[in-house]
Amino acid sequence: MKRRIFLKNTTLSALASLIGSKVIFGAHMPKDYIPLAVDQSDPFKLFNKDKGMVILNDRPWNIESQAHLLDPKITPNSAMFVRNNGFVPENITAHNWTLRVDGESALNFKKYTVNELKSKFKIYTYQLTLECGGNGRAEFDPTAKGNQWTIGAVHCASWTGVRLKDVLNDVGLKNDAVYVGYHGIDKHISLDPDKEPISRGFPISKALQKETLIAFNMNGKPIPLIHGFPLRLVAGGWPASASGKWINRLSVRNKIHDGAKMKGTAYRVPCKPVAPGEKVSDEDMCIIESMPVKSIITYPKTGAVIKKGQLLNLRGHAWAGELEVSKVTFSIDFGATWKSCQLETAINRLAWQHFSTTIKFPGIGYYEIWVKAFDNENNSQPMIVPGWNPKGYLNNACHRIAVKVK
Ligand SMILES: Nc1nc2c(c(=O)[nH]1)N[C@H]1C(S)=C(S)[C@@H](COP(=O)(O)O)O[C@H]1N2
Ligand SMILES: [Mo]
Repeated sequence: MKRRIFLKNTTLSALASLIGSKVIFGAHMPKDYIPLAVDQSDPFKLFNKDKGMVILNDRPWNIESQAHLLDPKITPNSAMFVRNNGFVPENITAHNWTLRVDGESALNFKKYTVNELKSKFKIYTYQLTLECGGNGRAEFDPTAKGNQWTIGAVHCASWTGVRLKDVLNDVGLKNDAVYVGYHGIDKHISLDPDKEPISRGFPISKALQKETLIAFNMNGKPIPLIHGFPLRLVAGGWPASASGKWINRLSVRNKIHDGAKMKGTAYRVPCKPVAPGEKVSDEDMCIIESMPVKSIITYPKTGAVIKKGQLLNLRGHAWAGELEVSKVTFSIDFGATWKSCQLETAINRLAWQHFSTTIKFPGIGYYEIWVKAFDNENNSQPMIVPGWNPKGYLNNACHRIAVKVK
C-alpha cells in the first residue's frame, strides 16, 4: 500500500478498525502522517517478524532468521525465514480460492475450493522441518550467487492440512505417474505474465507419504500471506523449494516435472563431487531430494559470557531430511574430544529433534562450542563446508558458537 493512497482513502473510523482500537488524538495527527501501527514500509511489522531477523533482499522479499530466534521447539511465525523467488501475491481471499489437479497422468481433472478440501478429506497436523536448499550458501568459496543465507533459513512449524495422497487418490493416478508439479500465483520478477517464478515438485513416492500436506493452517492459524496463504504444499525433509506456496494448481506428470527452476543449476547439485569453481554440464547435475543431517545451537547466543564455575545449559535442534537423527555430540576443545548431548525423539517423522546438555568449563577464558549431529545411517556433519556446487546448496557444516568464561 502506498502512503498517499492509504491516507486519501482512510478516515479516522476506518483507521480505528484497522488498528483495532480508537485513535484518541486522531484529529491532531499531522497531514500525510502514517500511524506506526499501519506503516507497511516496515517489513518486520508487515510480516510480523522479529526485529532481529535479517533482510537479505526486498525485491523479492528474502528474510533470514537467527540461531537464537529459532530456540522455541515449534518455530513461531515471528522467527520463520522468508524465501521468495517472485513477488508476494496481494489481495487474496480464501473463499473463492480453488486448487485444480490435472496433468497427463491424472485419471480425472478436479477442482477443489479450500472448504471442499477441508470437508472432503481428513485433516492432519504435523511439525515439519523446511530448510532452504541454499541455507549456509554464504560460506562457499568461490562465492555462490544468490541470497547469502548463513544459518537461519530453516524452520519447523506445525502445519495443518489434508494429505496430498488423499487428494491424489480422489483424482486417480495413471500407472505412468512419476511426479507432482506445483503452480502458485506469485508473479515473476520481470512481471511477464507468461513466466512463473518457480514451479517445482517431487516424485510420486514423496507425494504419497502421509506427512506430505496441502496445508491451510500454520501454528493453528491460517497460513500468513508471506508463507503461502491460503494453500501451500509442505514436504518436510526436502529442500523447502519443493513446498509450493499460494498453490492453485497441481499437475500429475508422467515425467520429472519441467516447471521453472527444475533445470540447470537451480536446486540441483553435481551428481558426483567437483572441484570448487568447476563448470558442470547439465546432464551431470542431480535434483536435490532429502536434505542432509544438520543441527543448530539456539541457546546460548554466540558471544555469551558465563561466570566462572557456572554450568551452561546448551540446547538446539537437529534434523536429517528423511532420516532420523541418532546422536548429537558437542566439543569445547576444537574437536579434540566429543561428548554426547541428550537427544529427544521427533514428535513425528520429519520434525526436528531437540538436543540439550550441561557444560562445565575448566577455567576462565575463551571457548568455542561445536555441535555435530549424526543420522541413523551414520552420516555426520562435516566441520568445514562440504562439496562445492555452482549455486551453493547443502552446506550442513557444524554450527559453532563462541563463549567466554569470566
Ligand atoms: N509459489 C512459491 N512457492 C515457493 C517459493 C516461491 O518463491 N514461490 N519459494 C520456495 C523456496 S525456494 C523456499 S526455501 C520456501 C520458503 O518458504 P517460506 O518463505 O515459507 O519460509 O518456499 C518455496 N515455495
Ligand atoms: Mo529455497
